[in-house]
Amino acid sequence: METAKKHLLAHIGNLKIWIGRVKMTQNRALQQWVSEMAQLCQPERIVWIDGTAEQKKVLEEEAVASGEMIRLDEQKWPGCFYHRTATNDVARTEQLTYICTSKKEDAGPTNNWMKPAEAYRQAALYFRGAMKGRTMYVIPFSMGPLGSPFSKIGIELTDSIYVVLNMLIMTRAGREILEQLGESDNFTRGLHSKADLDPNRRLILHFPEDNTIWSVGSGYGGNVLLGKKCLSLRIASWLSRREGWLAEHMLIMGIEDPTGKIDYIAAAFPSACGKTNLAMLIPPEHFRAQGYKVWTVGDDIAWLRIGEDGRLWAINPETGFFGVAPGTNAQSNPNALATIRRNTIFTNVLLTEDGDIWWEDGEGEPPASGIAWDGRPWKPGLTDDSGRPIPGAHPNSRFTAPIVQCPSVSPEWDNPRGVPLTAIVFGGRRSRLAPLVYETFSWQHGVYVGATMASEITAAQYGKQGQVRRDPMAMLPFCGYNMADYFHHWLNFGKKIEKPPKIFHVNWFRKNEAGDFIWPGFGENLRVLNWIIRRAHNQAGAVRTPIGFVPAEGELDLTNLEISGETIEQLFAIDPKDWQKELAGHSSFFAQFGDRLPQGIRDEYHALKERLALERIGTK
Ligand code: GTP
Ligand code: SPV
Ligand code: MN
Repeated sequence: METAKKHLLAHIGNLKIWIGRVKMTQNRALQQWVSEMAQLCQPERIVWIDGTAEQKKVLEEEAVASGEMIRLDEQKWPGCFYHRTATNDVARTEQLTYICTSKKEDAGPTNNWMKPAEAYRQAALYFRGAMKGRTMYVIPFSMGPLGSPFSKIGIELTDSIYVVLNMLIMTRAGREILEQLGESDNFTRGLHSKADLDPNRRLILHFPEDNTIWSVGSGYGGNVLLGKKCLSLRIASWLSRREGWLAEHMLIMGIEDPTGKIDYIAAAFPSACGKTNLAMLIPPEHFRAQGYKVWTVGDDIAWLRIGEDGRLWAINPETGFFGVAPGTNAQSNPNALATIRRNTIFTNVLLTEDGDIWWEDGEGEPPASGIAWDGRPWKPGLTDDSGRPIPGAHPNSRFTAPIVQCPSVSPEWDNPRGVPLTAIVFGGRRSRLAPLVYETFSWQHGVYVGATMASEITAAQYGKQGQVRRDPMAMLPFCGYNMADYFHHWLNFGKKIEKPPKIFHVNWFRKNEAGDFIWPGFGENLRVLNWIIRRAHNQAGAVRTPIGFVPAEGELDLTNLEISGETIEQLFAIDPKDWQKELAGHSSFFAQFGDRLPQGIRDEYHALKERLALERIGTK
């Protein structure tokens, strides 16, 4: 009976799609490419995603029937699904991610590189016949509002329903994209197959010269939702340099003041360093009472263009959040919690027998028992051989949820013109060194501060957690071309903006000797944003230090915050020894770029060196 139902549903789905297909596209370039890729991967059938609720339902049924997705308790989690990836496939695999350009120098020293011909040849071995007995889904999608001058169209071919259902949340996908595309062959060609999920046969390849992405052997978000990091950052960064804009790993948020004026900021923090949390923050009571509000435009990616008014404008090309679950609770991020109550896909969190879910530092007590992210039985208090607690949810477990469900979603979130930026903010996870906030002296100095950003490695990356690595503009894993050229592009771009936003640096993650965070963070970060915005409008006082301007005494609004003067001192301390070491770190990081490093960056290095030597370092 179950099988019969499954076949019937599949058949209806199939029929609809084939009927749809005839109408769906006349685009010869697209049809030809789909048929070539089908010849390579040999799927049993091809299904075109039309973006209808009916088709989505059919796919959900199919995913549940095959076990790829588990339907959560309908009462507690309406419209929500659970998915577990392979245990070796829980974060982006930067070591298997390549930029494939004709010339190695064009990928630069910070990217893995392969010659395009070699990369296609190698991956074709893994793709050949990989979809035998499976369905190939064709997902037409747009990054950015349809018809906006910002937007880019992509087509993803995939053998994963999980990918389809995620893409339906994260992008504008379906029939109307094909109508928009028409006969044009100007679209990003994305091919994905789970193949056999073998880490030794896994590759995430970008061919910017061909506007093409090939991803094989993985089922994890950032590796397989090709609209996200692959298109919107790696391919888009390449395109943006040619076309004169910026594709950035940034959240976008609006801060409304009591007069109703809204300032928008964009902020770049590395993976798992607080973008989603900041983008949805709830102002502290003291600010809320005055009428301050926060509006969420985006939590991960920003595309920036210079507007006709000479200001910098930003869009969020996505339509959903692919956010970190652990740590999300009613205290830290109530807006996220409200967003994910329905129509959400949960990946690699803890699942209970009765279709409920849980994660570390989430809501409520852990369940008495459950199944951990890795499929093994779990109960609270479980420890490994060395006595460390075994988490039920993977530290990089995630939720996929539509942005429109977010209580703080900005009415401007899908404005095709975007929103105008008052400030750009860079930041990282530094337990030492970087003060809570500082303002850079100029666009060029701001670019230098972005270019020298560093952060401690988190669970979103493979690597030794806690180790500090340089992550310029939070783009180290996402810049689709030579990073020296990227710095050059940023420097040049600034010269073209008549009214450039001011550039700041923040650090929510400073720790004391005992290893505890000394800044409360989360909602309280609004206090820092408030200073940033007032500074941008020349309405707040600051003190000059060798690294930039910090808030003058009394300028950071700390009303009703219990924090000692000593802690404030620590938060703004600029340790000369640490900064000398940091300077050496800048120098050795830049060395790898050789002559390609732009003069503006060299100039800023020398200027910083001089300031550190000459100017007295004091605390605030
Ligand atoms: P990606 O989706 O990987 O790009 O991450 P993200 O930058 O959006 O990070 P996210 O907001 O999901 O936060 C990641 C982790 O940082 C979570 O565990 C948060 O609880 C923690 N975090 C976020 N903001 C703060 C903060 O202000 N202070 C502290 N101490 N932790 C924070
Ligand atoms: C990140 O790692 O920066 C993420 C998650 O936002 S992923 O989409 O997997 O890249
Ligand atoms: Mn991210």
